[in-house]
Amino acid sequence: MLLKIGIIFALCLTALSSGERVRYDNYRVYKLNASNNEELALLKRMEDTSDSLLFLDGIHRVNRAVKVVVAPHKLHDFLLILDTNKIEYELVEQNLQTALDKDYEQIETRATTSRRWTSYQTLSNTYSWLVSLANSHAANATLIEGGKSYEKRSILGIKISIQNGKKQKPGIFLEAGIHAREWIAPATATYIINELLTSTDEQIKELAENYDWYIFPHANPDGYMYTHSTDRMWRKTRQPYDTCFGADPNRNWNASWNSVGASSNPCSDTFAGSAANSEIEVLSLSNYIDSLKNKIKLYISFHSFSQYLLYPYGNTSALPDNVKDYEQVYNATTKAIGNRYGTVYTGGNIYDAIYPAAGSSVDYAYVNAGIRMAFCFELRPNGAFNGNGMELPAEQIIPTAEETLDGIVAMVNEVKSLGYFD
Ligand code: 0X9
Ligand code: ZN
Repeated sequence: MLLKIGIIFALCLTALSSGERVRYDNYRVYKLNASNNEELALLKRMEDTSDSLLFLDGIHRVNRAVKVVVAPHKLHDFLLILDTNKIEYELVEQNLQTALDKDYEQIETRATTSRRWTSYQTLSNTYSWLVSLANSHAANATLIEGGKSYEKRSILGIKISIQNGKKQKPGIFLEAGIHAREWIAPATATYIINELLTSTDEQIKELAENYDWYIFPHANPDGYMYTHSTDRMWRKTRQPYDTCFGADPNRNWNASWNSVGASSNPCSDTFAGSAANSEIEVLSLSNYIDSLKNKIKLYISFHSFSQYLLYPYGNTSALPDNVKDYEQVYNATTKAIGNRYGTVYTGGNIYDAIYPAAGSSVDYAYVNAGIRMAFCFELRPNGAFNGNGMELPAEQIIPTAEETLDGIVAMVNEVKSLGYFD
């Protein structure tokens, strides 16, 4: 028995001490374009069957480029298949590891920093900052917890409710970082938290003063930690599933769960989980949202990349009954985003604008939580950007966050003018 414990302990130590990062030396990133349905179907089969290809975009439409990471040992056959089938491709990254090395250099490890939005933060830095912010703005901000992750980390958030005598303010819910590798999403969320509490800009003060904000920068803390410690390209949660780890927390919500655009294979990056809410992060966040029933009037989810603004549904091409309002808010928001730096957003309903994706947070908010306005931002960079899409240079955090906040100002005003906050 003792020996057995000893062996298990030794195994654990090996697992811990082998805490090296996954390397992607000589992995290439290609942009592919299927120009007819046969080519599209072939790409889908490639995605479903190959462990050596990591598709960074969902495959949905002809003539819509998708990015894919190709393992070096797969390269020869991969290119042969593309050539044989006359599928267009373009090399956008020669060696993924070079880009990842740059990413890791941009993580701020010091606890106190003046570089909060000119570098990417560790989870613990962001959490300590949230705690100190709540302390220094005790009258207007409180820490909130959207439950614990599979690895027992807190899903820490902040409620901002400026004490100005106004009662019954409409609630706005913002969730970021549900996909682990989309680092710009939590960075943008923390920038917005800071602006809401400290800005002297009239428009932002108005936003802060007239609404109750519930903001969770890290909806998937285990996954985020894992992208720092082990695998930069990790997307899912970290709950083990037999032969593989994690489910896609943006396919795990209890809204047309696993009906389309999701996988039942635990090794897939879009694995829907073993059941709706099988991921404790999703279960506890949806419970949290349910507990705010009728308070939340606007739901916002931050992802990257592609510069899309999206609204329901992800599971069907049917349009929401208030699609006219969605279009109006979409137009105002994307226009405002572009005003500052000329950043171009496109989008629409999830299913048509990008690809079918059932069980996402936005659909849950709209369908099950009765939140009539629910949007997903796919932040910078755009899809045409030559790279893997995750490696947004840290000097772009502030411009990204600024234009996104411009968009949110316009969004809130438009949603207000349509009467959703009454
Ligand atoms: O596939 C997804 O979950 C999202 N795209 S991503 O590249 N960030 O993975 C899009 C799904 C629509 N977004 C939300 N419903 N939040
Ligand atoms: Zn995402």
